[in-house]
Amino acid sequence: MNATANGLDAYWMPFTANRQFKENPRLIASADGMFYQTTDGRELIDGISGLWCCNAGHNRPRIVEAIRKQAGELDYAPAFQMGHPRVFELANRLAALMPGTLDHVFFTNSGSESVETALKIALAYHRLRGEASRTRLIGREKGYHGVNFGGMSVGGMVANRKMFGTLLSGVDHIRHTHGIAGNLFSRGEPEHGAELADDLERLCQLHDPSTIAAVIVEPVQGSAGVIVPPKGYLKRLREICDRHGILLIFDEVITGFGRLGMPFAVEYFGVEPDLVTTAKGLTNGVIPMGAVFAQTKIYEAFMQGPPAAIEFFHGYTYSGNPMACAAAHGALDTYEEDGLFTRASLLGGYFEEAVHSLRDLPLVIDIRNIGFVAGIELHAAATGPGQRGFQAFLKAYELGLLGRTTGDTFALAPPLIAEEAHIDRIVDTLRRVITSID
Ligand code: PXG
Repeated sequence: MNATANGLDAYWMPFTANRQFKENPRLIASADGMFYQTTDGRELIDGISGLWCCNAGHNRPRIVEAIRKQAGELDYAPAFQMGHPRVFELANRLAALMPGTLDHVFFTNSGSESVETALKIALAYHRLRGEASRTRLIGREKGYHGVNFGGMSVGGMVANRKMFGTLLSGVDHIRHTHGIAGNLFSRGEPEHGAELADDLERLCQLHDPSTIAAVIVEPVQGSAGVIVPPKGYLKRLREICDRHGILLIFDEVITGFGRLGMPFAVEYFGVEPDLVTTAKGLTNGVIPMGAVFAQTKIYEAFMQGPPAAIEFFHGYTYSGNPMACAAAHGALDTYEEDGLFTRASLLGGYFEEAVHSLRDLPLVIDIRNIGFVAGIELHAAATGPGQRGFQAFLKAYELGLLGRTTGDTFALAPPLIAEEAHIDRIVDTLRRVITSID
């Protein structure tokens, strides 16, 4: 009765309209550079780096070789009370790449796990320092911090939360920065809205700052449809956190590893948070891995008890997995050798011009961009929000472009290896998509 004839039924797909997909599947067979090949032999240009993660494009030799070699040398090493050299090397390398004093690295297997880890570090940090009353976690409306209970609770995307009960207690949200008058069709950081950071002061008044442990935000919101922070907004958030002893967490799962034209958004915006969560581009998306960066003061706060005591009762079987470490080293080698950490700053202007050339199409109501990320927001269809967006996604697939839609915003985040001709092809295809849907 419920087994489809085409054998696709057993696999319960994530964040997918399973029944619709299985009626008309879209299957990928292989990938190389900027392109995917579908199982029916069609070429797709990758406009979204897989799922915002393949920052160096596909089938990169350094990564392929590193994984091959690692598999034959050390397949797995226990993560608790044992180590292996590659994971220490990787932590050192990452700490050197991250600015400021964010120089201790805790490994996870995904963005969601990085978020849970950072929230737990924040809570334990305050407690260790004698401020156990700081238990509240603050997120932002429209925020996306993965799908586990902590991240879902501090997250602010309604559809991701509403089915799952009361979530974590003691969580609140500051307002989002989308849709501010005067910011339409901004290029880079929009002019208006820095004062929205003051919404954190409102929550400090409401709850009393001595009850707040941490605030988590994406420096640039990705999943909610590419929302770029207003000029000065993140600095202001940092100031308010400092004033009240609240930790600031940047969720750089999307912005990390060159997306904005610098290794991290921390550097791009010149704002140093206390903790940074990453994943995706860390291994070029090839093997699951995440990393949480903590400031020295945080790490040191944990290193105070008896030396034989475990300082942080947290970790995963696959934290610092050797295969993932190999992929991460291969990815970092590739980013460095190909100059990809800064490439989006060189080509960002070209990308910006190209995406803003879509401005005059009838259905386009806003375009937002920064680095190698853009959101093209379409007028919602009368049939409901998200319908036109998904129609655009399907049409793009048909015309040979892999993008991503969230609501009615078409998101682009091409691999950082994209040449001008690739950008032209992506944007020209998207133009045909938008003009051919109704
Ligand atoms: N934080 C942020 C900021 C993210 O963007 C996660 C955490 C969770 O990462 P994992 O590895 O647990 O999936 C993410 C993930 C999209 C889209 O197109 C975005 C993500 C994942 C899949 C699709 O909106 N971001």
